[in-house]
Amino acid sequence: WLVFTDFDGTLLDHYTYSFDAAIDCLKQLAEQGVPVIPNSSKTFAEVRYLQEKMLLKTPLIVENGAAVYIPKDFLPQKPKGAVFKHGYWLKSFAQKRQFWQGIVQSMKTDYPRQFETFGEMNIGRICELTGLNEKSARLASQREFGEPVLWLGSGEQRRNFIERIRKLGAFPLLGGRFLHVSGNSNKGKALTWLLKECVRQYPKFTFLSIALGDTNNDIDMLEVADIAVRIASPVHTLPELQRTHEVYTSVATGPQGWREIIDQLIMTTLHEDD
Ligand code: 2M8
Ligand code: MG
Ligand code: MG
Repeated sequence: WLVFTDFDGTLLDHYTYSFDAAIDCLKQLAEQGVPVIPNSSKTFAEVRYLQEKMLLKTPLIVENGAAVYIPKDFLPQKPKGAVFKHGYWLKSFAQKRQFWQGIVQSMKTDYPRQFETFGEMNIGRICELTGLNEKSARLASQREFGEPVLWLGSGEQRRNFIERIRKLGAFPLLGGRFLHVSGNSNKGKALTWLLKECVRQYPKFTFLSIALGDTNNDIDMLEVADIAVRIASPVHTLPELQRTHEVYTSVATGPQGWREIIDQLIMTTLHEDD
């Protein structure tokens, strides 16, 4: 098994960012040797910090699939197209943040006062908008591959903005709170790349992937994993999927829902194997 999971609203509570309800489940997965791989809109700095708290030493997919970081001892060889950074193999699928910031700034004159960029926000403002504490907001500000934008204008204007910025080569993705402007990368492509690399490097193993997510930017990974899990949200509707087989939906929201489904899917089969 490989478990790919979104963080906000999925493994972390939408409001409090707590993962307490899933701690026991995470421990059991670690004991069984099942890697839990974060696949989040968050930055490398944020995910690393959370992973340490969760005692996870697994690969991590950051900024909506813009990059995959793999601990050096996770794979026997250098992954294709990767470079070595911060003690990890890094494979990136998008241009650097500065590039996207330039594109976003070029839209300012046509959409005056209609959006605020992450780069323009100070730490206090990020805390206010996200409910993150100061430490976490600092980690969230350390973006490498894209620029989140807070939309202030109307829905109609936002649709128009998205259409225009796409023509400039961006692929905006809507998160829980922000519109993330980055390249032609997504959580599904990153998952597929990492899975392929695992299969290539461990040809004797079979890998079964599970993806868990609560919102639209999770759809790409939910469509490509062997098993898709939709975690119920206290704030938005479930992501609509094309696939109909191997789709599970939690009753509980956030980390309670995470535990509910992992218990159902993995824990029972692991015990059957005993
Ligand atoms: C942002 O990401 C969420 C993901 O859905 C959003 O767009 O609302 C990012 O800034 C991320 O780095 C941060 O941790 C999160 C906090 O809610 O907001
Ligand atoms: Mg989420
Ligand atoms: Mg997310």
